[in-house]
Amino acid sequence: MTLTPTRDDKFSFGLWTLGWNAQDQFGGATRPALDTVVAVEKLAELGAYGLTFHDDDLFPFESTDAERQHEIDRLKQVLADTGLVVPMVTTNLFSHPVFKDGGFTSNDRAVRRFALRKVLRNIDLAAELGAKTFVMWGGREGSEYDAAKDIRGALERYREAVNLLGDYVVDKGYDLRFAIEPKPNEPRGDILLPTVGHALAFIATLERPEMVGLNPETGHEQMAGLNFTHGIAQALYSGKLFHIDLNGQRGVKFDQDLVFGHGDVQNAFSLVDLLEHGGPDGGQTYTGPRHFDYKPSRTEDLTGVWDSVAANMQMYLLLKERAAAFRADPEVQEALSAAKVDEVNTPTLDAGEGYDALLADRSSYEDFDASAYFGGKGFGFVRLQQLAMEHLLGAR
Ligand code: GLT
Ligand code: MN
Ligand code: MN
Repeated sequence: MTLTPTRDDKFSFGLWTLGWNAQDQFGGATRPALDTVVAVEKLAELGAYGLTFHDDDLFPFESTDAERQHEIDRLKQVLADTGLVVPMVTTNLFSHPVFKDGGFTSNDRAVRRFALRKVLRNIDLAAELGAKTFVMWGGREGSEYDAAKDIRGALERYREAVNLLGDYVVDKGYDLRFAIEPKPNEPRGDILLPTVGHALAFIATLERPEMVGLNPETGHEQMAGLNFTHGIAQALYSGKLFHIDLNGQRGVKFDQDLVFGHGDVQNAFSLVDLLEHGGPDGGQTYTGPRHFDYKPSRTEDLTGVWDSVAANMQMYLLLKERAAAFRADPEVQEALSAAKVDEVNTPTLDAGEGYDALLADRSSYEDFDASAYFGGKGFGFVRLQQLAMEHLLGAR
């Protein structure tokens, strides 16, 4: 297997990721901002297939219509020259001071109307560029103080906004779906729709739930101490994995946005295994873009930026190769079977069986030997995990 990325791998990057000039809360930029054309050319050269962006990444917030169009035209030209595509577009509702209390859920109604207009304009651009997914990360939708935000009212305004955007996409006939990106905190003290589970519950309340799915980010679930692979599995189970943000995070702390696999590598391994081999036929469960939403560390110069771009793709391919080796190992197959991993897919009741039949089945209770589970009937999960680690570390 080759570790050189190709377009078929569907690797995509946000313009805000490699383009980050490394300014943070505690210090200024450590490298120059990247020009869009240079970014696209270099991504194409390194084997990526897609570029994503916020409106404000491509043309600054204060741009005139002519300036905006100029940047769109430059992007279109370099896409045509390189063959890169724009699979996803998103809107910046978090940087400008006007959004300091959020966009869709600001307490200030005029701000909410402005936010909707900004998003509607950006949806037109997304459709024009052929994007299929429109991400909504509500980083400023939240609060620091409990008394400051009526959460039920804010969720209702969120809902009103997403419903309106759905009306627009349907009426315009755009081939576009929405993907909500959960995050527990940062920049707000607490953000609305903090996890995959919260977002799934919210989507079920919408007028067009089929148009709205998720864009979960590795680090965001892990910031909440959650297992990203579990979150992705539940999103898949619900038919809601519309897009994915891959990166690295080491534990419950600020959003690190490290290179994919440079955080919790075990979780990255199980994630790639799920995405690539978790389907019912052992094939892919998710065929969309493998999108990296990371930040090249502030310590890096431009060479380091490109090294980190390549590292994301290489880590994914390495983990894909390791996961394939894990699945192909007969000892692993035997350990999986001993651990009854597949037995959870067998319904607990027989076909047509109800509680009457279950109550009449003496083998399930009266004659069942629960005591055999004391000192016996171990599941062998540790052996299975050790085999996984040996594959992950290249020892097998
Ligand atoms: C922002 C955030 C990301 C989101 C982006 C989409 S922007 O950088 O940290 O997780 O995916 O708005
Ligand atoms: Mn992040
Ligand atoms: Mn993200």
